[in-house]
Amino acid sequence: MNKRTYLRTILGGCRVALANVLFVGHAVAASLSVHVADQAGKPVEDAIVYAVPVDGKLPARPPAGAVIAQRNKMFTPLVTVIQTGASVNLPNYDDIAHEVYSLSAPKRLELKLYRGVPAHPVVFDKPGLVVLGCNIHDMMVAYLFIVDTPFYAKTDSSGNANLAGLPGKSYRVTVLHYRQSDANARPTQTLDTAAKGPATFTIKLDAA
Ligand SMILES: [Cu+2]
Repeated sequence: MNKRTYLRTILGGCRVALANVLFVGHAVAASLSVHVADQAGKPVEDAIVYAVPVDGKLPARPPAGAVIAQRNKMFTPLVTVIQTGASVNLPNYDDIAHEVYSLSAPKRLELKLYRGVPAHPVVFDKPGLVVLGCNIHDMMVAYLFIVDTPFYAKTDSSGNANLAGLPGKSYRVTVLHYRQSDANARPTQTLDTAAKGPATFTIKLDAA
């Protein structure tokens, strides 16, 4: 075998190995579908769905950041979910100043009156629910759920959420909502990514 043939053989081998990795990686990533309904059977929008692998193995990658903007004296989006340790930008796109605060246990904060984009995002390093408000405009509110997993989603107006790109097979899936009657309720099911159709969760909500 001359040098060129040898190199070609090695490169060919690498290509096959890479294709295997890509194929296997693709084949393993799976998804879970969840439907959330309230006590009357109505679909629940803006519920948080998060999945923790039963084997406890979480990917070793930095958590994805998020943005909660202030527009027309409202936080948008109303509900956000992040992984513990993620940072959140809180830009104010209004012409008037806002003073964002939280009195919630996982993160107390007060961003003194500001406009535009704060120089630093806020890091949320404890799990739980943080309620954001504005000291100037009482009706402004946003709900930030911080969970110990990168696998999370939010239900749409039909009450459906899909958790995609799951590397494992078996997950403990939990549903939360900011209007839950029992703030400590943690409806959880163990779900397998091979399951057919969505798993249904029922949660009890307070009146809007
Ligand atoms: Cu404000």
